[in-house]
Amino acid sequence: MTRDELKAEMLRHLQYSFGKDPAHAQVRDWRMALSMAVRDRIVEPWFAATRATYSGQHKRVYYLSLEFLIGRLLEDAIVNLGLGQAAREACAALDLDFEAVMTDEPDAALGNGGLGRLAACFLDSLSTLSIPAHGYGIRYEHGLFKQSFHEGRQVEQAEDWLNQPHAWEFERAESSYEIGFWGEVEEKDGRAIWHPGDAVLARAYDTPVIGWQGRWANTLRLWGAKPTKLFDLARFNTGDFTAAAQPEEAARTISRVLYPDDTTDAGRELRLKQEYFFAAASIRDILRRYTSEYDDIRRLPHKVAIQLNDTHPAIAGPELVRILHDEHGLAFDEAVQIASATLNYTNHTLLPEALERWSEGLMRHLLPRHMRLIEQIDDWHARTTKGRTLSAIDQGSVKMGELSFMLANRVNGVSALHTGLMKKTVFAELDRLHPDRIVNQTNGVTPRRWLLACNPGLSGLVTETIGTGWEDDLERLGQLDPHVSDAGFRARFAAVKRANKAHLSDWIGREMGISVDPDAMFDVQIKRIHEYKRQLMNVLDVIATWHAMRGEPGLDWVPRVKIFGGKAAPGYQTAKEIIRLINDVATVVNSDPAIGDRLKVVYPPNYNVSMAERLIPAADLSEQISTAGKEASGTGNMKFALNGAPTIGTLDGANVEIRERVGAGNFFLFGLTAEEAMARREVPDHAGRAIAASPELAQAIAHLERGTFSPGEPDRYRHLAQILRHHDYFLVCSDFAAYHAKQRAVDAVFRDRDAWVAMAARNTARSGWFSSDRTIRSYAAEIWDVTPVEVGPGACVLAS
Ligand code: 7GP
Repeated sequence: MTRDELKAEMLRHLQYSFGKDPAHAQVRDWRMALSMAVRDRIVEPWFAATRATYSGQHKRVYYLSLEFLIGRLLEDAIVNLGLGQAAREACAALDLDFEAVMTDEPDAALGNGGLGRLAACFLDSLSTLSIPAHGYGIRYEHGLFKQSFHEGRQVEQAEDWLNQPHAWEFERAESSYEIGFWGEVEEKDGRAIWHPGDAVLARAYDTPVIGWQGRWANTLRLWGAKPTKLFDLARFNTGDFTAAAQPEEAARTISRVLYPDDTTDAGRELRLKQEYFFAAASIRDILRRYTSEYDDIRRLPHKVAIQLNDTHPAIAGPELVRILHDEHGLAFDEAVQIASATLNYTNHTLLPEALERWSEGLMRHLLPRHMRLIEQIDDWHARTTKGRTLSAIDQGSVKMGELSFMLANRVNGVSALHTGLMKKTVFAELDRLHPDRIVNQTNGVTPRRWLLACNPGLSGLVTETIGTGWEDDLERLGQLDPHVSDAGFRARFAAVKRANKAHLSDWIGREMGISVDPDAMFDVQIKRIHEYKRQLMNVLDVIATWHAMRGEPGLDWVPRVKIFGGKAAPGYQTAKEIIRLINDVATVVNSDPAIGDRLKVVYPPNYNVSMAERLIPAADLSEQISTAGKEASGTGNMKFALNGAPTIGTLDGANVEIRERVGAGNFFLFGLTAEEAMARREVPDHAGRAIAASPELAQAIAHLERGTFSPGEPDRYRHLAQILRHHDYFLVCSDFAAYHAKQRAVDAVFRDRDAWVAMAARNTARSGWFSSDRTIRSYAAEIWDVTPVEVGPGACVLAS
């Protein structure tokens, strides 16, 4: 598509799709017009992919996830379709600021963190690999909350991305399912019939997901909740207008908002309703599509593979059994066998507080038939495995992890370390009963978004050096390795990073009014705020460094900019205290004349996918400092390495594999191992001992207790100090000295610019394995048993 064609299409959409005259069009109108013009190019490959799947009777993958953290879609589509240059030129020809048009798009923030972003990377790779797939989720009206800071404290505001036309979705009013809740179960002629007490409609909204070079497109189908009865006319006629609107209100609540907590089990009725709502609609849609093509329901596992993204969709298991047994009339055991040959489950965390459990009482009340089936599944499992001591029902609650495991063909962890720990801890007993069921699938990230689109400077250099082709074959980055010993290449690599940093400095200056030196080290920690991720350890290092700088202002310090980004779950008080502390420390440090430009703390509010795309290409150092054994994988760690930022990190999650690949000499390792961490917790007063052994740590904690960063309120950080001294489960104190010392080693290498650039470039050259294409190929081979499809002329018309 040429510049002029694209421009003409934009003008046509502006006029005919949005009824706007160019003279009066706003940025948003232009962005919508460009989105429509680009979207039109997706529809054909989308149809072709659907036709090819039907005509070849290919097996399909269904990825069920309560979260899809996709961010912006316009740039992604432009990049995948190779329309970058045309789009830029068309905008220029229309006198539009391309960057302003692109950044006008709101992020689709339908997720909290890693698990949701992984789902988005997987959609991109599934399309790139032309694997027939659907993502299924909820069309939340309000995605993850907007974060702002008031006097350093996190304030949450409702996010409102759908309060404007959404360019990418197609509403499918005809694809709706009635989803029941409550009610009772009738036994009739040996069959169970569930009579729900209430119901809502699940309506489909489809977003096409285009793969690399537009060769294939899959569908992300999100469910919106609608009332079965729009309006209570009888009540309206009697004048009770509020009550008349009540059915609509009650139904819409289900898809109204994303639960903003990724680490504690929400445990609320509405959440369970959300889970059942989307799982049941998805299962029905999957079976409708299957039965429209095939007669024998027993062959379902040959044509369908379902992946449960954590346990949030786990109720899909009992729902599938219910339909096979109660509606299709299969014997119970056979129904369970078919379901468990179709379903697979990914675990994303071992944190006990995040492992979902639902009270038996609530489950029985809300989903009476399902609770009965869960008991039967549990009995079936005990019967068939002789694992009689093991149950998915425990002390009045249903353990969704165990239930998902029992009903799965494969269960996977998300990094080698995490999978090993799953086998040793939470699922030890189940692993013994099913030794082949647990497999590892180390996470990956899409190189289209996380290198090609977000870092044009570096991707340009890569292409000039090794040619194209790396975008969907990322291991080719290995060809950069020999170039790292070439001083000319290193200089260009350094120039790209410098330009990215200058760009970010401008943004920080504009957005936050903080001036930062692009030649300082940009040290970045961006992720959800959580004790196990240890932002607190990072800020203690800032305090210790600041203290040392004040003590010896004459020393030749390596200037650093400490950049933080991330949200805390609204109910997670300790995480919110950490946020406030970072902001308070920033206030003191950034305005300290004794420090000047040598240390700055920058914490831009409302970290999201788009902000990550801005920060990662400009990072020098990647902070991956979780307590070993707690971060299942991490995916940010991969994005940084890919963009040439070496890691300072623990042996946790995928850090272990990153270090193996980039080489120990290009990774700043510190801290206890997972095993040592477990042992350390048993040592009496481990924190006290660590504090006594580290004057820097003792001093930093003393600053918290003295109110150095909370003038007028010395007690503000007493609680954090108490945690550090007496309840340091995450071993901040035990790891602090090693971390602080390793940071000085980082300084030393950074001082030797050439050595640093070589290290950074080796990180890029050796990160090819962390492409989500590799991950998806591995799921396809080891879990789903599917192969990519070649797109050819198909006979079928589009059938959703
Ligand atoms: C995250 C893990 O914390 C992170 O280590 C991993 O990289 C990511 O999943 C993708 O596998 N977990 C979540 O986001 C989460 O919500 C609770 O876990 C179920």
